[in-house]
Amino acid sequence: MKTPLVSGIQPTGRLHVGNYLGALKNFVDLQNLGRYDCRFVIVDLHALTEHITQKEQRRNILELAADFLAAGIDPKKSIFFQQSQVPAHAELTWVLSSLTPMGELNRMTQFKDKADRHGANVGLFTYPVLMAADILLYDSKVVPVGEDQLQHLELARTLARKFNERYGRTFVEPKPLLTEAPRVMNLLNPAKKMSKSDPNGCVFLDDEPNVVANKVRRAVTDSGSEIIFDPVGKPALANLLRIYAAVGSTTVKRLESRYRGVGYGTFKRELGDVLVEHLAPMRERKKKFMRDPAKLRRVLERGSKQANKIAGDKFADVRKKLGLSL
Ligand code: AQP
Repeated sequence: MKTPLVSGIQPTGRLHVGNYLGALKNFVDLQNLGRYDCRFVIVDLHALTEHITQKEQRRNILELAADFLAAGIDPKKSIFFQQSQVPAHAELTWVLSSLTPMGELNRMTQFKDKADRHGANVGLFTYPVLMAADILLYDSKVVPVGEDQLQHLELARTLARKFNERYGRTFVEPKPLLTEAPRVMNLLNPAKKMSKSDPNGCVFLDDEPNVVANKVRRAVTDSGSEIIFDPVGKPALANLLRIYAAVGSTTVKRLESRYRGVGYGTFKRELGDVLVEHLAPMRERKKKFMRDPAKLRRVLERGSKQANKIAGDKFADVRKKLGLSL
């Protein structure tokens, strides 16, 4: 039997190399391993915590659907769907929120960080509970995410345990699955994670080749000129090496020996070339998908139907356990 796996991405703007190397690329690799029952979700309810217009929201959902398909998510192998079309996500959130102590949410670093930027709304505060519902509805044993989501995932584990203790075994406690690049850092500031709220420090998946090359050329590097992997002493270079290894299908060790005695300039130029080469086919495929939005809608509709079946059955069980089914 295959292992159930779920993960999602918010439709809140263009995807960057951090989202790709921490999450999306891994989704595709895991899907293609054939060992997992994969469910990938566009978490559009999460996106409501940022105040996006109707037009932007619709556009962002379609763009993200195109990104998933362009990266290699195959709706024949994975259930690929839209969160808002599966009501059990919102319903289970309410149930789980009654089990969530305020203190658990108060300490979430992403809330503190995003509240500073977007203003604190209640949705942003309870965001991790909705994320727990996204995961627990599908009996997911593993959740591929970037490192920034570990705290949220821990809450999902806690809530599964609490519910099971109180109402009988219902949910699986999910485990995270990290990539070799679980926290891609901002190209202009290696102390901050790459994040779309600081676009200058991001390489976006649909950046034109010259833009990608320029961004890599302008990336900050550390003092000294040796190409060695030293996350403490040379954090900016360590970040570039991790990105290079991931997109170049190689290892940091091999890169160190290949660039021994070579300067930062050559290293960055070649990293730029490798990134451009890796991203270009995806960018072209995305353009093609975006020319056929009806197809994107059909794919999501079909996936949402499949997800509704699984999540609906799970929530029916939850209702029964809670004494809500008479
Ligand atoms: N820098 C990163 N390195 C590795 N993984 C990352 N992820 C995000 N940033 C990095 C992972 O991408 C997946 C989708 O994340 P999300 O939907 O939560 O996107 P986000 O947090 O809105 O993305 P940003 O760019 O980080 O947004 P802002 O600017 O709003 O903070 C997740 O698995 C996440 O771990």
